[in-house]
Amino acid sequence: MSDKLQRAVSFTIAAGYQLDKQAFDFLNTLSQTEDPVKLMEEVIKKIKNLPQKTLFIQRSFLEEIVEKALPEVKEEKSSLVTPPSPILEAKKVFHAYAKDIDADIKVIEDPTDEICETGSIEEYLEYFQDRFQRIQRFLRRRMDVKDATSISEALKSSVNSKVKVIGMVAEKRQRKQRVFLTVEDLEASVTVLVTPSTSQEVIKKAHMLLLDQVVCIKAIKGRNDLFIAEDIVWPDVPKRKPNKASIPVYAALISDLHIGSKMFMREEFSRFVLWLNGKFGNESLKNLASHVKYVVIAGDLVEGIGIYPGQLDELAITDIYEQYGMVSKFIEQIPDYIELIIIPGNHDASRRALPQPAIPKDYAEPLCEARKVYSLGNPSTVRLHEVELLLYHGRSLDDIVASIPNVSFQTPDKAMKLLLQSRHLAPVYGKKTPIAPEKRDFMIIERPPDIFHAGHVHVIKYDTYRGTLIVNSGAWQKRTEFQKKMGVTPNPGIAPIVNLQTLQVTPINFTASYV
Ligand code: D5M
Ligand code: ZN
Ligand code: FE
Repeated sequence: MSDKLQRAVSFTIAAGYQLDKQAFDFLNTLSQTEDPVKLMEEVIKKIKNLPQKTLFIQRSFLEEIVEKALPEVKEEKSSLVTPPSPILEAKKVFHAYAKDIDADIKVIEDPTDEICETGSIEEYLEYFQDRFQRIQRFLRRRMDVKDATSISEALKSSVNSKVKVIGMVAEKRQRKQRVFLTVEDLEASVTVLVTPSTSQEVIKKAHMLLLDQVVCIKAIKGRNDLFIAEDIVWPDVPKRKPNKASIPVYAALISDLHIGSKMFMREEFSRFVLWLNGKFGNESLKNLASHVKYVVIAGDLVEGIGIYPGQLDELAITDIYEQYGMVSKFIEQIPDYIELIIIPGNHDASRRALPQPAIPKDYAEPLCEARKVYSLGNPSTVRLHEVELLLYHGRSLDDIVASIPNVSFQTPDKAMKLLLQSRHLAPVYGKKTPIAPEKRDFMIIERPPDIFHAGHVHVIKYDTYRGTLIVNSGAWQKRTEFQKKMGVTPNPGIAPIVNLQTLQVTPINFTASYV
């Protein structure tokens, strides 16, 4: 790209606009004979006076200006003409159903103002005690677990008698067909042996166990203080009917924009924003857009800086403030009647350890200036109409993929299901997911959600589990070199749209230039 062209494009972006592909190609050709910066200045001046907000600048618009301002390129024009891009055709007036209804939004849990960890040893103890005790309570509500005893109590019982304990999985070792577990409660620990001779089913369950999660072990007391496992019970979420909205309002659940990365899918994301404005897609998609009242972004709004080795080469914007500045250019294009909810991810400018407070005001300022934003911590719980959503970026999904067979980066829904079963968002301590020892464990899934929304793995997947709609919302970033190395194959550019009245999901693929 020539210097001048580069400057023209930067100027356009800084002004809050995007050139679509055809417009860019046109500008490129034109820049060989004309000053593209001057032209874009002219274009921006004109576009600002348009009654309708737009994000994308179309080729036809540039042509119009060229015709008036630079008549000498008129002859060339005919060879440059291509059919107008359908993207900005908004022939019918877009009437937004969602504009006429009131937002109904309540923040139920947000760790932001409650974070107070200092990192002392006592805090770690308190943290794990809180985790153990609160998850134990979920387990004890179960008929089949109610009568569990402490580990030291169970160790006193006679050989071959049945025992039932609740404990945290401290160790898990596999030897051939056997699994050895070390399970601890607040006073004692015990070795539990799982053998295929009991049942294949229990062996399978043992393979699904995550370190540091709290479960109930039903066993036979063996010799030498060993328990022979007969069954493993997870706290789990109860099977129930989810709450639904009484009116047809929709929420667009997205995550992982990674703005500032060279791999950020600018065009696709712009289409998403245009779609929200009723300016992209066929009639049925536009009808869907008209019902969208909420946009939720589950973290990784920006690419950040210094997140992984070699990241600098993949950055399009190397200043974190500018990255958030660019986010604000996009979100200010989201219609005002839509409520926007954001939480941070591991690439955002919040602290790294979970729970993460909301993105600090210093960085989030341009966002809040651009439009109204509910900026919450990670994780948070909100209620939209009658529907409760648990919002979590999803960092711990890496640890689950790494430790559980049959769960991969391609099946984040399965990993999310394991989190619901654990009643904990980040059970594994001390691996990839940094967890701050807060006195209260904010990562516990206290309330079974109607929707469990996470991102991070860049693969869109959804499923229903015991009444909870599980959604992993994919990404807006093309595959990075780092992901290639990690064996991650994302499917970005697809947004899951949820009807809050039915909890049905419609995925919309924005990688196609026309749908
Ligand atoms: O993570 C995007 C994807 O890359 C997600 O699938 C996890 C994977 N990922 C990210 N960091 C790591 C590390 N350190 N090891 C293995 N895999 C990783 P995102 O945080 O959104 O960039
Ligand atoms: Zn991400
Ligand atoms: Fe992430």
